[in-house]
Amino acid sequence: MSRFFEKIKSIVEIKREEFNLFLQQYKNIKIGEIKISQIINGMRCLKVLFTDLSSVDPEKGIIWRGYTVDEVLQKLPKPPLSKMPYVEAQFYLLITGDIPSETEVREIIDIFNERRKLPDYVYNILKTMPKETDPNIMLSVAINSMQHESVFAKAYQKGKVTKYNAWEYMLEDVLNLLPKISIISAFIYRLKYKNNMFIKEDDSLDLGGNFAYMMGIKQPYDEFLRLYMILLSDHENGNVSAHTTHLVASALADAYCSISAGINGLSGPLHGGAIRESFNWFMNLYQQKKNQLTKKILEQICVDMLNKGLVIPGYGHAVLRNKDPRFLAQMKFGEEYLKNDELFKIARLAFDTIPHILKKHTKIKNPWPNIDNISGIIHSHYGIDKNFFTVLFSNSIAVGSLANIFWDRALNLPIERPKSVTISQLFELNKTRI
Ligand code: AMX
Repeated sequence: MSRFFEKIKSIVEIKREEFNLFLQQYKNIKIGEIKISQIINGMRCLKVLFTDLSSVDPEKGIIWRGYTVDEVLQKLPKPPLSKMPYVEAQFYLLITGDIPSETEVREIIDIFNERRKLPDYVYNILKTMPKETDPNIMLSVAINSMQHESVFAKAYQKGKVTKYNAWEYMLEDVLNLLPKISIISAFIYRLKYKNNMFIKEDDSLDLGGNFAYMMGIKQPYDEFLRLYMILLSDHENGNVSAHTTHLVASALADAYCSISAGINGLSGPLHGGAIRESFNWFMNLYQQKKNQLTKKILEQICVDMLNKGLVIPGYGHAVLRNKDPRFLAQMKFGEEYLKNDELFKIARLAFDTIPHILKKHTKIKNPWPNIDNISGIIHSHYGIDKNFFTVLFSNSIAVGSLANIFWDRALNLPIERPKSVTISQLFELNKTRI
């Protein structure tokens, strides 16, 4: 039994006991009221989901297992000569709750390297898909195609899965699947954009380093991939893709079905597509104005957009009420490596200009740029096609979503089934209150 497995086993035993005691004691405590507007408006801010891996503080931003973005970037172990931590270390933090030592990260890297080889049929399936297929859909199909290899699903069919051991089978699937996602993604990238000139993995590299290497993109893109995959790994498990993964897994589906459903959840322009929207906006500004764009011109463009009732992409946040530290971390990377990039210069000008325009002309609650504001500019600087951005988002979110569904099984969370209400039922409920 590996040290990692032993550690997880002891954490699961302790957490399970704590969780059950907590439930016995507090299960009837009310934590809020539900307004009709919240039901209709996408359950915004309704506290109806459970995760122990992260929480969003409106002022501090995302907190992973008690650590802020800055703390995580500072404390997690890093590859030699790297300024960004190992993605494997963030996975370790999310799944165990502890900052790993060098040795503990090394163990995860070794586990991932042993398990990342793809079955040949995955390559064949990807090669036979229509040229026009969206790369994120290709990723989802490739993951689904491996579902029959799920250790959890096989054990379930044989009647071996119980509420005591379900987490062990889920952990096997999570550790088998997570390292394969970047390999599939790099293959899709080379297949679609680089004439199918596939690059073989480098066993000496960590997940982020190997991903950039297999895409054929030089340093420091590996540094950005590590940063990006950590920053987007988990956001209290409530966004469309993370929640979808959890929802599907709640019916005791395996990790393959659950994560590919979550990846499909990134398809919409309001979620996975938001990076592209923001990138397109900056690109249009650049194409129209080239380097003639000044603060004054940008202000006028924004006021005109707002007067037409349009939103400025990449600004605002549903929960945060301060600058998003995930945006600031990317901005810092940009300041170091993209200083002369024309789009980055526009993004920087926009950062100095747009928040006060939004404050003046709208009722926006958070006028600062969000995580999606400059990610696309940075990926594109290293040659990534904008249609591939969502695949990179999927890789990131898989880190947290897979850690979350592991814990769903460890804590025996039940199938999710909220109750729906009709307008007449709401009307009746309301009448009895008056
Ligand atoms: N540009 C112009 N107006 C904006 C705005 C923006 N970027 N963001 C919010 N507003 C307006 C809203 O339209 C709303 O106007 P109304 O009162 O006339 O209807 C008002 O400000 C209040 O909105 P809010 O409560 O601050 O925001 P929200 O919680 O309703 O929505 C969000 C949050 C992110 C959807 C919104 O800010 C937005 O559409 N931003 C632009 C698109 C974008 O960047 N999406 C990516 C989000 C990624 C992420 O969250 N990770």
